[in-house]
Amino acid sequence: MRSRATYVLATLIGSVALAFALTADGAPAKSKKKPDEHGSDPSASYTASMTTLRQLKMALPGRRPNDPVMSVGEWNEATKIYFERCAGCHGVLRKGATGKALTTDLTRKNGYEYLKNFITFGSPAGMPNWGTSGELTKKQVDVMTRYLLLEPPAPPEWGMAEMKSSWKLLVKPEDRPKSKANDWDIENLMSVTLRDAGKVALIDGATYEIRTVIDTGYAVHISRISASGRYLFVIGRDGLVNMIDLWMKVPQTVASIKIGMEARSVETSKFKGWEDKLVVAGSYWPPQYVIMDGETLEPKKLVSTRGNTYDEQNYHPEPRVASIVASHYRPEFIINVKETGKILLVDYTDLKNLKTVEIEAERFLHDGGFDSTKRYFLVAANARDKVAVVDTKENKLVGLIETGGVKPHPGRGANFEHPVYGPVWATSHLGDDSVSLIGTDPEGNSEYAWKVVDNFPAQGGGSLFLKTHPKSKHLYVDAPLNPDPETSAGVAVFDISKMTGDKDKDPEFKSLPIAKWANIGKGQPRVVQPEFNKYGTEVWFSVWNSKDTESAIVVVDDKTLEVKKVIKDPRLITPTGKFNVANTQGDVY
Ligand code: DHE
Repeated sequence: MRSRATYVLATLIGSVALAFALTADGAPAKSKKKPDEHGSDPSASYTASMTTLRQLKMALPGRRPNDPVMSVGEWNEATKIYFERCAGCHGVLRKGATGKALTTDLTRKNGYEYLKNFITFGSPAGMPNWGTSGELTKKQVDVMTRYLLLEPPAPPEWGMAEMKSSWKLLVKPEDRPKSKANDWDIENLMSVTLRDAGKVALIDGATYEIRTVIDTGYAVHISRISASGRYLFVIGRDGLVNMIDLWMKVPQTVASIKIGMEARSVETSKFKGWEDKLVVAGSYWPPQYVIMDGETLEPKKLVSTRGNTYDEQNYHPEPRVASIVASHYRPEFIINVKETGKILLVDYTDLKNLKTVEIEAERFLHDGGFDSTKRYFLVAANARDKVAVVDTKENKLVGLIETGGVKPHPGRGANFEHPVYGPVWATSHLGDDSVSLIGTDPEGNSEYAWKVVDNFPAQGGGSLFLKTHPKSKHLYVDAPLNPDPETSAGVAVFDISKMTGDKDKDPEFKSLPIAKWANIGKGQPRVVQPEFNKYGTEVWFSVWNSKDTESAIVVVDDKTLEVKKVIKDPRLITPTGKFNVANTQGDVY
């Protein structure tokens, strides 16, 4: 396996999370010497920001002896900064996640000066240099330091009562069309996240026309399609789920519900006989998932994910729900719980007597997808540089693989037939420039199954997504978090048929200057998430600029690798994820 350079960068992109290297036994720094300054790698810019929680007003705790003095204004500013930038690593309750715990027994032991230095200068363990980078002012560093010496506030729960009161059945099932009432090719429709607008755009795959734009939750995250292809589900970071009926003359939201205060994932039942019957959504806060009626979104079963970590078996108060997929082999949802490292296979046939298989996998599970047969589910534990593999037919873990790269981030991954290794699933990485290929065929190619068969460089670190299609011979790899503007504005394309497996010769790639093709005058747009049309003939890229600057979608011809269309429209505000109806419905990637 060829070795790869890990990215260590002083540059921060976008919002980053605090990652204190605080230990229970770490003594306060006594020396007058200025602490070393540390930057961060691209993955630091990809840590969860509790954008909804930051809007809450939390009560300032009653003052205890030796508490630092803090005004209500300072407390409000500190909670906002903490939820926005720190909670992703250190947990909402400061009990620790990928970052260390910041509970007062630890922070008080270390003291004001020690904490202030960490916030200002960062640490080699991943804490960015918030003070010296200018991200936080001196005053803000002081406020955050005092905040960490006070007891953390707990945001409110969001239980069944709150869910039910937020539930809106806007168009009852009996009032919806009995057959498709529009002439759209809905299978080739693209649901495009307009992140900062809190909307999705439905764009026709043939004409590139924006058919409609629909209001959704705040900073909407992903779209999923029901098994029949009729219903589109969208979830916002604020936990709002919209159910959109694609059969209506002009598709619109027919039901909505707020399932939590911070959320990222939604999915619908796909097993034979259960098509369109149920919907599930998971949240970061409160840590829980809820199973809902597939026609109305009425909440049926709410399950907390609080519990013990798979390894040390210690209680964790806030294990977030990351990716969720629907099994094709059993009537089950596959729910990935980050902090406890468990993959839950939840049988949805009897919600009163819920059966769950709990698989011990790895901590910090994030995103993943099926292999080409849809029997195996591969999910990245990105902070552990691993991919876990579950056999959804036998309901057991069949692999836990070190990818050979730093922080795998596959999206749903990419499946293709490698000329030497047979069927493989690919992931790129946030923390370095590598792409890893994992063999997925235990029957035909057992010597390669659940092993990294190749690992080679693409154009740079900071990759989030890669994609191919069964009809394509190309593998596209993005790098939107790369600090080099030229790299983050393009994509790498590999010709799969030319992959030789030769360990001394990396597969060559071509760089496509996607943002340049979009011809956007202002800003520094990043190119993110390749997504194929239904036919596998075109691949779409988001050219993601800031909210008040022009963005675009660039459509590339998969055969010629030339630009076919640049979609620009004032409504295309911060386009990020794109979800083709047929590919998402059938888990084709
Ligand atoms: Fe995502 C998928 C969480 C930031 C675009 N993102 C996911 C999934 C999770 C997740 C758990 C898997 C959902 C599933 O499969 O059920 N994302 C998070 C975060 O916690 C994180 C790091 C920070 C945050 O505060 O949200 C984060 N994500 C981003 C972005 O900054 C991106 C690039 C732009 C955006 O819209 O916010 C982004 N995430 C996406 C996309 C997918 C996704 C496009 C689906 C990819 C796919 O092809 O399936």
